[in-house]
Amino acid sequence: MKLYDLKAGMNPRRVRIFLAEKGVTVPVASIDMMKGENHTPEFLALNPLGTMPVLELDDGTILTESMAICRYFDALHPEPNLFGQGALEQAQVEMWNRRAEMELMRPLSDQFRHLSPFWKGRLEQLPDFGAQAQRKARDTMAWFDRELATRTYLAGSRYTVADITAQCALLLGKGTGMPIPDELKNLGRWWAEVSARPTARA
Ligand SMILES: N[C@@H](CCC(=O)N[C@@H](CS)C(=O)NCC(=O)O)C(=O)O
Repeated sequence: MKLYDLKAGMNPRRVRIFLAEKGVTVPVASIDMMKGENHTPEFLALNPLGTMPVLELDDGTILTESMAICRYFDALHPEPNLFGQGALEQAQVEMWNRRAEMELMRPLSDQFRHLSPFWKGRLEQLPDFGAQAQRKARDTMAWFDRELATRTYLAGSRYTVADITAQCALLLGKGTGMPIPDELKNLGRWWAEVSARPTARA
C-alpha cells in the first residue's frame, strides 16, 4: 500500500489527520508539485486529474478522492468513530462535512487559485471570481461562527471528519491571507481546540 501525498495540500492533509486520529500508519510517497511530478505520464496513469491524495493498494487498485480514501480506512479501522454513529449522527456528520467542503474549502481554494501568483501560468486565473470566492469564504466563516455558538464541534458534541475538513480548509485560509477574523470568537474557540489536538500537524 502507498499513499501519494502532497505535504502542503489541504486534501492530503485531511487524509493524514484522519489516519493519525485512527492511529494508522501508511507508507507515503511525497509528490513534488513544483517539479511537476503530478503531471508525469506515470502519475497521470494513477490519477488522470493529477491531484493528490492517491492511495495505491497492494494489488494495484487505485483510490482517489480524500473522503473515499478515508472511508476505505474507516471500514478497516472503525475506531475511533469519525463518520458518526447511528442514522442521525451519520447524517449530521455528512451534512456538515459536505457544507465544509462546498461552502468553505471550495471558496478558500478558489480564492487561492485565482488570486495567488503561485498559480499564475498553471491555470487561467479569473481575479473577479477569486474576489467573489473571498467574499463567500468570509460569509461561511461568519455562518460557522454562529453555528458554533451552540455546540462544541461542527456536527455536534464531538470531533468528526467534518471538523477535519473545516480545519484543513481554514489552514489554507490562514496561509493565503484569509485567517479567521478576530471577532469570530466561536470559530476562534473551535480553531484553538482542533489545532491543539496531537494530530493537527499530521
Ligand atoms: N476532490 C479531491 C481534490 C484533490 C486536490 O485538489 N488536491 C490538490 C491538493 S489540495 C492537488 O493535488 N492539487 C495539485 C494540482 O491541482 O495541480 C480530493 O478530495 O482528494
